[in-house]
Amino acid sequence: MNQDFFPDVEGRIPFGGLRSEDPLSFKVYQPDRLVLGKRMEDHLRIAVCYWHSFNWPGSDVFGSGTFDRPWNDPRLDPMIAARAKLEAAFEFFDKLGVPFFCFHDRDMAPEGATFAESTANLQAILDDAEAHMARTGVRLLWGTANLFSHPRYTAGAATNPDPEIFAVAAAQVKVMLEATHRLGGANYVLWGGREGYETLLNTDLAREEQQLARFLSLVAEHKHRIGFKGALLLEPKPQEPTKHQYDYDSATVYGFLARHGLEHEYRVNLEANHATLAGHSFHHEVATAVSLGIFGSIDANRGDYQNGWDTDQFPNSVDELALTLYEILRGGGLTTGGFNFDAKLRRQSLDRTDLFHGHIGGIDTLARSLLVAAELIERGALEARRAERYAGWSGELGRSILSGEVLLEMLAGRVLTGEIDPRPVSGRQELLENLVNQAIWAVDAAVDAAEDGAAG
Ligand code: XUL
Ligand code: CO
Repeated sequence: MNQDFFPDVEGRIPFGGLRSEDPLSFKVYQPDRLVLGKRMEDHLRIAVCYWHSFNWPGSDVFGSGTFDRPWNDPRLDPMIAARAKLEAAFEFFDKLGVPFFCFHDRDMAPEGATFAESTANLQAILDDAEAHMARTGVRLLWGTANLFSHPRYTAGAATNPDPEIFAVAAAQVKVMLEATHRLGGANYVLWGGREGYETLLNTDLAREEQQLARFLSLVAEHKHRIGFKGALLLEPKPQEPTKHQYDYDSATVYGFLARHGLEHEYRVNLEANHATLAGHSFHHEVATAVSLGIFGSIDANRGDYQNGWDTDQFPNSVDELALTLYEILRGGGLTTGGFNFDAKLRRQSLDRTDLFHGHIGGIDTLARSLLVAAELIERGALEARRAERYAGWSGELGRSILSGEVLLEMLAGRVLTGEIDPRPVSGRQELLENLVNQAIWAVDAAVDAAEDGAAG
């Protein structure tokens, strides 16, 4: 095809600053800007996803595709269409100026009549993908296998009642893990799309858990066998498409991993909208994963608080994301992970250029949230309050309890004599919330002042 798929954008999206009236410019995101001594681009490690942005035609359960996506024209030969889509995707990544992308095997190459044909299709397209990566410098944040679209997976992949379907899923993951390795991917993701149940009336929970554990052990074993150094990541989600999914949330995933001795093999890829579906804040999910030592990467998006399904909208709340970024920075920052925009346009956002508007807004929101999180870290007021709150645990009593030196009887004795006679102290939630807002407003003021300086 070899055409310019995004003619409204000439070259790289520039930084325009807050006063810029050009919607096709970044208002906050500056890849080289140093935040806590590290480049913004290296803090955020932003990725664009293939599936929502280049595969999805804008269909929903009531209607067909609405988007202008010439590379998805059903009249095209599937392999010609796949190559056109690859060109469109890399043109977009390059113009947006992000360092990473993510994809499923079936996003990039069409499903063939047999497994062998699907694999050959993928290998052929990967040759072109490698060339586009070399040309643009865009890298792979993670690869994953689609184990949920094909009808064979309707009752799950690893947790399917049929071991032959387990075997096909295993073969598919082997191929895609190796493809991810070949492209130098930083991580490999497993989202348990249909690993769950529709009804308990036909489900053997204990057996399905064993199957899933076996599957994940096989994948970890193969990762080491081929020398893939990236991280293996599970992506929690409580439901949708199935009524209940086993990887419900961070804490559930950790419990499962620990039960099967896999807690050092897997980390989590956390998605904002999945946290909402699980009845958690995204802040909770990230803080939980960091505290359990399994935090890996982020799927950036947002849900809709009214309708309760996975709307995957682009993130736009600094208030919410700043707290998430704060937990990530407190935990030492991203290592192999990144912020992947697992986000999709609304169905009425018909134009190809709308893909830029969605990503520019999401990236600026992340950048602004990073500045707030860094401000909170630099001020240190939240950390100081937290440390003060637990100070007693560094004293004689706290240490003797945690070290196991004291028994219930000894504690009871000291309480009985009145030697231990505690007074409750305030949790100061409102004060802490004010400290967060103060940092948000300080960043607003600093950006304003910098823009005034630049203007005058
Ligand atoms: C589905 C979802 C997936 C995974 C990759 O809700 O988030 O796109 O991120 O399979
Ligand atoms: Co996701």
